[in-house]
Amino acid sequence: MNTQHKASIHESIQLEIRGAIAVIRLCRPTKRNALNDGLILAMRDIFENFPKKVRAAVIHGEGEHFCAGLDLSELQERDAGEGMKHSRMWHAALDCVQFGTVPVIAALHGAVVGGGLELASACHIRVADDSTFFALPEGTRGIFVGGGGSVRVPKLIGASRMADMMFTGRVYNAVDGERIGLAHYLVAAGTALDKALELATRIATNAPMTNYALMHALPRIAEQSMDHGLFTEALMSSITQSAPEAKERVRAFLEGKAAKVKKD
Ligand code: 1HE
Repeated sequence: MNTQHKASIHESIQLEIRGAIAVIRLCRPTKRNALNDGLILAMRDIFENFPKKVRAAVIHGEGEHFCAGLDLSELQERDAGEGMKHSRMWHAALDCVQFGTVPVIAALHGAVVGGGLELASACHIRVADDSTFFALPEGTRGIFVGGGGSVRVPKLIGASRMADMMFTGRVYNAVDGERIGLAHYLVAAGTALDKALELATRIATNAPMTNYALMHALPRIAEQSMDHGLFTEALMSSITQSAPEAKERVRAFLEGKAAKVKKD
């Protein structure tokens, strides 16, 4: 993969374009990549403005940890009104991650805690290495999640498990995190970024309309009644299959020119 473009958007977050893959790096290792307001706004800006050639994105963290969550030093002076606006700012930014233009893979290591887990939950695929641990220390800090965690984390592990994490301060290691659904892939320490890049490269070759349907239709269908969901599925299915690219791909298979499904 050639590095064709590298731009530093903010001192604590970096965007690098490697062919069709955008690589986003949290680079505030001395503060364990804690997310302050500037970083959240810069992240939103990055996810809203990928160059057109980008087909998938990977996000990872510099240093020993993926992300220590909210920068707690910015919490102290806020009143209720400011707290509400702050939470909504996180929601807007993480919506840009989840419902942006391309699938996002999180490469996780070390701490994935608080807002760091909220960020990871907004990504479409999570790859955890052996050093990863997951927690929601908001419970012990006397606060609540505010970056979409109460909506997204229960969709991964259920509200009951999330409540246990917050009631008790429970920390899940990488193996147990993968077992309960916090990560899709578990890899050796130090290899999460490589695995995430491999997956992103594969995802980037999908028909864009299929990736669009997975990002934008599937989570909405999952929220709908069965009747509405099946109707939305039929709409999305007809749109994807009518695209010239889908017809070409199906023809290639029928002519024996496309890869078969095979066991790993
Ligand atoms: C921070 C933060 C932070 C580290 N905000 N400064 N998140 C938390 O409650 C997690 C808090 N952090 C930790 O539990 C630990 O720092 C870690 C397990 C992530 C890493 O431990 P370690 O031993 O590698 O690092 P450290 O020595 O604890 O921290 C290094 C520095 O980073 C230190 O600053 P220094 O100036 O003394 O060097 C820490 O103060 C700083 N640091 N984490 C600010 N989070 C939208 S709502 C979301 C709500 C939440 O996310 S609440 C959960 C916040």
